[in-house]
Amino acid sequence: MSSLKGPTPQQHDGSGLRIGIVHARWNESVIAPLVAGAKKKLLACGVKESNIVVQSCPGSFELPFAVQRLISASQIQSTSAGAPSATDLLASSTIDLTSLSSGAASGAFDAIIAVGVLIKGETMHFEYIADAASHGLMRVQLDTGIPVIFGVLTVLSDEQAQARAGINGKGHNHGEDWGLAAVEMGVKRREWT
Ligand code: DLZ
Repeated sequence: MSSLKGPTPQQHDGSGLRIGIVHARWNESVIAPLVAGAKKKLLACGVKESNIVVQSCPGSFELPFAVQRLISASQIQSTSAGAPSATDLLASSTIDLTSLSSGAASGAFDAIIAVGVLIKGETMHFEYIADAASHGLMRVQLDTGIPVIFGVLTVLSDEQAQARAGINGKGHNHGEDWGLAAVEMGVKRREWT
């Protein structure tokens, strides 16, 4: 029986894709299984390990900028002779953002997954960060033409966050859905170009 939640499944071959994952480091105990779930599904769809680039930023508020720069960096590297590969990026702990400029031609990443966990507190921080992150990530994907998967949980409690990361066998790991969405959108972006 199919679930009422989530998209009707489709199968897509990710073997020719390059996918980035950018995650915030707030609430890392929830972030880690979400990133692992996304990676697991990327690999299951055939994306090569060397074509999966993982980078981090401090919090969810920084995700739009970090994703935008990762896309720009990959575009420059794909058009510059002798520039670092995805594997080089993976090996390095940080990207030298200051050495990069935007506006290069073709894109090297087929999709980026932005992962963050926002847990509502007693102040208005949650609302402002969730609003900025969601609007910023939508803007980045429309401005760059590279699909950005919205992997930002906006939850009211630690328990809700853990259930959406499949922690302790409860709930469902939404990171897996984000991995599948990245492959589908990466494939369709090429088809629709
Ligand atoms: C400040 C803040 C707060 C209160 N809560 C979260 C959160 O639940 N999840 C998250 O990813 N980031 C949080 N942050 C940090 C902001 O996203 C951002 O990193 C800082 O305000 C610095 O710009």
